[in-house]
Amino acid sequence: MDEFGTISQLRKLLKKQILAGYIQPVHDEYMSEYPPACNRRVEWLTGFTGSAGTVVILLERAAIFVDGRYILQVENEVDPEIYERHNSGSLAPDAWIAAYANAGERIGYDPKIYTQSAITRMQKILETKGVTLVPVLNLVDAIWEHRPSAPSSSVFVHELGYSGETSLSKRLRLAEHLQALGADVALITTPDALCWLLNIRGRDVENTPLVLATVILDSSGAVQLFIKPLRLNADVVAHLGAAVDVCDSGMLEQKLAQIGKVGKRVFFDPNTVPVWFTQALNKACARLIEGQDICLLPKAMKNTVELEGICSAHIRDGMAVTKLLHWLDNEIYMHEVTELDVSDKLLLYRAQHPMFVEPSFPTIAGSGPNGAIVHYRATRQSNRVLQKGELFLLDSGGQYVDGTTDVTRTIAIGNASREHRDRFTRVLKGHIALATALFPVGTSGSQLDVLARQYLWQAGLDYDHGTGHGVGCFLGVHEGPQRISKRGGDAVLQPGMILSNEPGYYKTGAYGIRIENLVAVTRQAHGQGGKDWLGFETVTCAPIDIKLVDVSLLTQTEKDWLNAYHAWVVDSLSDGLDTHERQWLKTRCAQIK
Ligand SMILES: [Mn+2]
Repeated sequence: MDEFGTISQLRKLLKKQILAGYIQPVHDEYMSEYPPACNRRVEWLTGFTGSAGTVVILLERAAIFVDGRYILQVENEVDPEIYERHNSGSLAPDAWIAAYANAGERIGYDPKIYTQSAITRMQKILETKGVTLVPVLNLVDAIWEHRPSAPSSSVFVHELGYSGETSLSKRLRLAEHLQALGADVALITTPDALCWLLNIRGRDVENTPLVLATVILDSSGAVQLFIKPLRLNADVVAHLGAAVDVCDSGMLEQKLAQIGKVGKRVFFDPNTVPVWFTQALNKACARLIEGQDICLLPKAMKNTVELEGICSAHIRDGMAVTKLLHWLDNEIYMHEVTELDVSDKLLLYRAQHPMFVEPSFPTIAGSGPNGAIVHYRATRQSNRVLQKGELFLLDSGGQYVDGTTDVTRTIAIGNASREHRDRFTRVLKGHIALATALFPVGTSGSQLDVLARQYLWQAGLDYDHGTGHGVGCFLGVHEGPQRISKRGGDAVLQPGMILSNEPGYYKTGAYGIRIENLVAVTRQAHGQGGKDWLGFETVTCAPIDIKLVDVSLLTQTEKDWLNAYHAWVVDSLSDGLDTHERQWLKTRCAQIK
């Protein structure tokens, strides 16, 4: 069926349901970053493959809205004959609807996908035009023939040796918290939260070991897990124990009605729980209490067992990255090497370790001008040969059963120009300033962001992305509530949180530079009067290209940091490398003066 056919079918449904339009976001009912095929509705409808955006279909016109990262991509992927293509930064979907819809008209949305916060925000704008948002069954699903089936991977246990705390202990901790909040139950609808809570993992989506399911946690610590029971083998059932009641997903609506009927007080996060849940609970007269997802903070603060696992995973991962860089340094002088060659080879090196599961996100291997595209993903069309005199940016990560990694290295192919070295060194100075920052308890990531940008700012330069994001433990490579960015509203940094430290610099059409290590927030002996101080410990273990460093721009302290880092890299990796690799690493990690 051609796309005109699809959209006219959708419009028939609109007329049938007396709707003036329908709104469909890229994200799915689990708010996943990488939704399974059956939930990639925008891609099926429009061809757009980016990770964020919204489609609006009105009776006479249709449009797709994406943020600045995806403007070029949406222009390549989406037919302008059918969809207007807009930057959501300058024109939001609700404002566009308000411009074209008439008073009294109704716009449909899927309440299983949108959160209460999102609907409230959009409704406010639409109200000014007398337009109402109404919950409907998903209209894309209604016309999607041969829609792939829902993922149903086998659930497996995340062993205590990796999680460091039993599920029961986590549930009792949260139960206490729920009691303090005056709640009887909590809705947990984000898959990474329930995987953390129950110490289980699955392979329902790519790049993150998630189980797509739903949990209702009782203030006694007991749990109802809504999932196809066949997905749990005997080991998992035994692991979950008697306090976890496994219910078929089809029972969810009925259970919510029961909760409402007996007048339970239900805790939920309006920013993550789909509005369908609260609509069902409201119908049943439950009492609702709003707040931040109760798993978010405890999941972000890793315990010592998790931190140990994360550190081992990073040594293993650094080994794979080092082997790759060594291979590349030889290969480049013998054969043509393309971006895709590098990402394929890197996957092979990672996969050599039995604890490696899969990449934690699609590898970004950008040579020359491709490196300047922040969310670049090499395709057969865009694939470039690495060329002498150019920079090559490699951002990749792995899911290991004991930790998740995310590392970026920028290397000079052949000789680097003076400009390359100047920009790289400014990025490096910012990276070091953040890595060595000491800050009092109570500091949030946004307060530290400027440390990483200062040397670029001094030269009138900047980068248009955050400096750091939270990272899970054998879970999402992006997790909250911690982050380091110019935008405020982020969480206070706490010991055990993992963040990325990834300043960069991009020159459109020419090159991209980024240096990314993951760091753990740790307590520091510092300051007077017994005040608590925190700092970072770098866990990523891979060489930084000293060919790109302009030593004259570094202070002695910065040189000391780089030398100590490289000494640690050599020390940690040498045992796992062959003679050639080890010799190469030693040269690449030579002390600078
Ligand atoms: Mn990252």
